[in-house]
Amino acid sequence: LDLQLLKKALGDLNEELVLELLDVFVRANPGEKEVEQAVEICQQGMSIVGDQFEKGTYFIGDLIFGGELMERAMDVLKPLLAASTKGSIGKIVLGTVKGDVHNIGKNIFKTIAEAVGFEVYDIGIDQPAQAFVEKVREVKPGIVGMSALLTLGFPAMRDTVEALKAAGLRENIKIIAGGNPVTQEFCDMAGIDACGGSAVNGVKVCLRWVNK
Ligand code: B12
Repeated sequence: LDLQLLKKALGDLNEELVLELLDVFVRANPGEKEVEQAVEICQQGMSIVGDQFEKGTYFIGDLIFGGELMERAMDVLKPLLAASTKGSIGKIVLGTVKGDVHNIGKNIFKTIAEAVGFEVYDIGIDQPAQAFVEKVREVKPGIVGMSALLTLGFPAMRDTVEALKAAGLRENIKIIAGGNPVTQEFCDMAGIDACGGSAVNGVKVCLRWVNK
């Protein structure tokens, strides 16, 4: 499969071509590494969509369509990733922090995490610290994932960590933060265990945490 073509097709929001290319890809019985590569290429395609939106060539409707197209692509790739895993390998409570409504990146992280076998409890967007605390109390996950695309999300992420500490829940969990503006420096300062980077990288970190 010509991965660059797949990336371009996603960036162009060419649904027909994306699905056709994925169909060809799946029929060729790809190995796990190749599937991972395809997932990464799809993400890069989504970045093109984001860039076009910034430039003003794409509109909100295009972004939403892009998100849906990405989900359909993941529906095709997910079973191939999941082939080697059985059952749940761990729980993740995931949400976008207070004040921030971006969810496309969070949803991609969720899709890939589920594909490799995590049980993901997605509490949604614009979630206050207390909502994370309550969900963690309820499902007792090993991992908490926070997403923020706004730099304004930083104080909210810090608050969430502090609230988990105050509730006595911090010791039992690993915390990972993601979203473009999140840096290692910020994570160190806020007491966040890992700076996620891309969704694929974030999932790799989570897999290390559960020794897979
Ligand atoms: C789409 C979009 C929107 C959409 C969101 C729709 C939705 N359902 O999510 C809408 C139109 C609603 C929106 C609104 C706003 N937006 Co906006 N938006 C974007 C845009 C164009 C794309 C973001 C995106 O989805 N990218 C694609 C995904 C796949 O990438 P990603 O989110 O980075 O996620 C990847 C990784 O970061 C990672 N990841 C993400 N989360 C997590 C979590 C974990 C745990 C892990 C491990 C990994 C991970 O995985 C993903 C895949 O690898 C960006 C600009 C850009 N080019 O990025 C601006 C951008 C993020 N928005 C911005 C702004 C300012 C706003 C508004 C304030 C605009 C306004 N004035 O109203 C509002 C804020 C609303 C709010 N309160 O949150 C700024 C943020 C600046 C900043 N640093 O603070 C940006 C950077 C644009 C800019 N250059 O000014 N936006």
